Amino acid sequence: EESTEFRRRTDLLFGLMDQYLKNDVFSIQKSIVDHVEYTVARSRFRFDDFEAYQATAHSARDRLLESWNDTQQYFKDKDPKRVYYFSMEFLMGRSLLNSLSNLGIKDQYDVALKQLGFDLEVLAEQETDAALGNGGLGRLAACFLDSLATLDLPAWGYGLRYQYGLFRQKIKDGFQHEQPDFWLNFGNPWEVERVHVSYSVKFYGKVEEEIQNGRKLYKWIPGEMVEAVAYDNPIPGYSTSNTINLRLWAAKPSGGFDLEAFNTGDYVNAILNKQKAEAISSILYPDDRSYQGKELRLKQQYFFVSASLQDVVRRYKDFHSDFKEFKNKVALHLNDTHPAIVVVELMRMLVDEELLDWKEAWSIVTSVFSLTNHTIIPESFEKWPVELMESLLPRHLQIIYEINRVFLDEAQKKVGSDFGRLARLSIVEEGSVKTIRMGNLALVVCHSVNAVSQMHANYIKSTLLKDFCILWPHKFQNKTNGVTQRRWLAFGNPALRDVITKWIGTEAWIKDLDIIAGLKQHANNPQLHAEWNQARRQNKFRLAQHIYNISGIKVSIDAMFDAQVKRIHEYKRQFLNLLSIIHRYDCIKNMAADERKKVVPRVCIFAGKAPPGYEFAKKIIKLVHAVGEKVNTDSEIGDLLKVVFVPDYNVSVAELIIPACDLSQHISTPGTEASGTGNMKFAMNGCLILGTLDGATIEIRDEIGEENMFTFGVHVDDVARLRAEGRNFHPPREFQRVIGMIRDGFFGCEDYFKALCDAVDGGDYYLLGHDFLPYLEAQAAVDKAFVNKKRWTEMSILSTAGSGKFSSDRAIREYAEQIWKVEPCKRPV
Ligand code: B1H
Ligand code: IMP
Repeated sequence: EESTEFRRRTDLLFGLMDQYLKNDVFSIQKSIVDHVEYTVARSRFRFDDFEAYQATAHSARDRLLESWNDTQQYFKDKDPKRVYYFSMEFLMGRSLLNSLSNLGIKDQYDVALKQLGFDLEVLAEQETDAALGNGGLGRLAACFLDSLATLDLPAWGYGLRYQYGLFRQKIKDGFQHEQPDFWLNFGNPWEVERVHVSYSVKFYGKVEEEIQNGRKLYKWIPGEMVEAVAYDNPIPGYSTSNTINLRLWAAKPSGGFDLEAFNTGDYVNAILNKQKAEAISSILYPDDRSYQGKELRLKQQYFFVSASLQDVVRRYKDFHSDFKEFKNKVALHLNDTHPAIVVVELMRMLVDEELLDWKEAWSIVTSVFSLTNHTIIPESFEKWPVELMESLLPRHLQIIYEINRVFLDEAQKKVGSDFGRLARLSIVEEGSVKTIRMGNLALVVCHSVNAVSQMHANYIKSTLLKDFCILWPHKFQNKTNGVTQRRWLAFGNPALRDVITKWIGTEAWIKDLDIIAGLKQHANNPQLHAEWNQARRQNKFRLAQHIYNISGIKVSIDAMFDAQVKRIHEYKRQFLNLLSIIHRYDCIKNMAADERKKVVPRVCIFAGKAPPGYEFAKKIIKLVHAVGEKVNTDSEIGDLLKVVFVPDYNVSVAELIIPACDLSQHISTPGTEASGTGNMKFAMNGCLILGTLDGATIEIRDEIGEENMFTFGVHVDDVARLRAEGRNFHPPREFQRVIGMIRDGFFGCEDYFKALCDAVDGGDYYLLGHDFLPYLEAQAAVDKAFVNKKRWTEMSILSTAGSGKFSSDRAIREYAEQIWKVEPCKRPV
């Protein structure tokens, strides 16, 4: 009787479930309208753009979830080796167009909405960016997820669900003001809260020891517990039925624990205290670089890795009764050292909780972790005061000491009694404040450490990581970064996509960017030139409108659009760019009328956020505005020069700017930009690069050809020497003149700008003075090239054609094959 009932239910469920949502226009319309009525709770006869966006997003999410569920089920059935990508940042941007395009249903949605009286592109603008990252490092994680899904790899992302993403930048009188990013205020249709997937995370407390069967056991008695609740974000692949998962953790007060507090009678305060737990996942630290040593940051790091690891181990244990297969089933990747405490956490779980012996646990831990290093400046390596570690994670500190002891013993066998070197290798830094070096910890444990460009690899091997490199040369490799051509070219620049597809005769480049090289053979074709420029003009028009809307400045589409858009940092040298703009302005002012006719009109576009506490960067923003005010209102200048600051740079603004520019600048002092990924996005979109030989720009030059871009400046090998000689260097007359103009108050605020001038008049650490004349020469070459429309267009086409290597698909394939040893697991349709 039971089995009849079982069969009846199963039949019923099959009948109900075995129908996927349909993707014809009518079904889509029905699902949108249903969501208006039942999810958004508006009348289906009256809803505005935002509500239409919400309903559309929910109907897309329904389709994502089908694919997500089936993919996860398929992975479960196959139980392949999985890779877990741990990152403190995922800079995802908007999801609507990306999801519909990856699912291959954008055209139907277009039509469906049009008939309902809405424009999909307009609705897409209603979405708030998911800005859970600072810049390149976080956006790389997002591009990698897109490639992992598209390449059908059994992968998961793990991170934090910050309630406030990166601050919003408001500009008032030319000054940056930071405003909180309440991105969840209007709900987030792209996530699924998993109330049942939650883990307790422990903090503080003490460690107790006991002997059991002759073995010493360590028991961590926590002083505080916080719950981590999972929020899943489906990540669809392009042209595949796989949808993978990004699981982000939110902190919630824990339940049963700490009942004592309630019994003491202070009911209200006990609850308020618990509520504080939520602070752990509330804010993304906005400082991309300088290490701050804030306790909350370490708490965030441990919180997310502890929850993630519990989740990984739970999933593994669903199928395995011991840890013998763990190495073969799990690869754990660390996006920089921010999650590095996880290596200690796994050691602790295996030894203290699973009762493996130290050696066995160590063999597992050293087989599963790999790392990407994004850093080039020693100051940004994270270190935690021992005292803080001891209070927050007492058991972890003990384990770190033990790891370090064994490691140094072994290292000593190789380096002998070179104590200077041993001190540099040590995970523990002895100093006025004793600290734990997270970089060293990760280097000791990870089986592989990857740089983000060839130059970065060479550079760190001979500097920062030299001692480790001598010890374990096999660990160090390079995996040059990449970006997803789907978001950054195919979906973000549809006009150019159509031209590319037409000329290479296939859309396959969207999944295999190498074949974009097929454009090369047409690079001289006048018909292609006409179509290419027409597409690019459309994009320029869109950007010009945006500039007008935000600033009231009218820019000419015939002018060269020249952009430097990225976080504001001394090393990225936005100041160098500004100095050359002042020089250009000064030159134009001193020209005779007939000479002015030969000037190539330019729109100089800046965008980027300054870290809130970084005075130098904030002054740069003000100076851009001050120069802009002078130049843009000068009637003698007209269209010859415009200086524009586009506020609140984020992924969506980047999507608007990148396809629309003729020139983009990547002019960091060589040896400071580990890779750069903006450079790849611009090159892909046919924007020419004006750059220094730093980071991945070197490889871009190798691919695209030196003759198709503009490079200048000191060589990385000379930087240290030039810095040392700095005091005796006399910057050129032209340089002194523009600095003099700022100092003399030509742009106002001379007291405020003094620090900028002092920085380059004194030590000039970033070598602006040295590079100034070569930079001006490169700028002149740019102008000359721009006048030759035919040649410029050819260079633009060859930039796109040469960008095949810079797909994140290539980078992920390299990681999958060489580092993680994971294989595609493609769900059949
Ligand atoms: C990069 C960071 C970074 N390198 C600390 N390091 C952070 C460091 O919040 N923090 O504490 C945040 C970010 N980000 C960038 O990574 C490099 O500067 C770029 O050159 C590189 O392209 C990018 C991706 O590899
Ligand atoms: P890059 O520094 O030019 O290599 O920038 C890397 C990428 O990070 C950009 O293309 C953007 O996608 C993103 N990005 C850089 N700066 C910001 C920022 O201030 N806010 C949001 N995203 C940023």
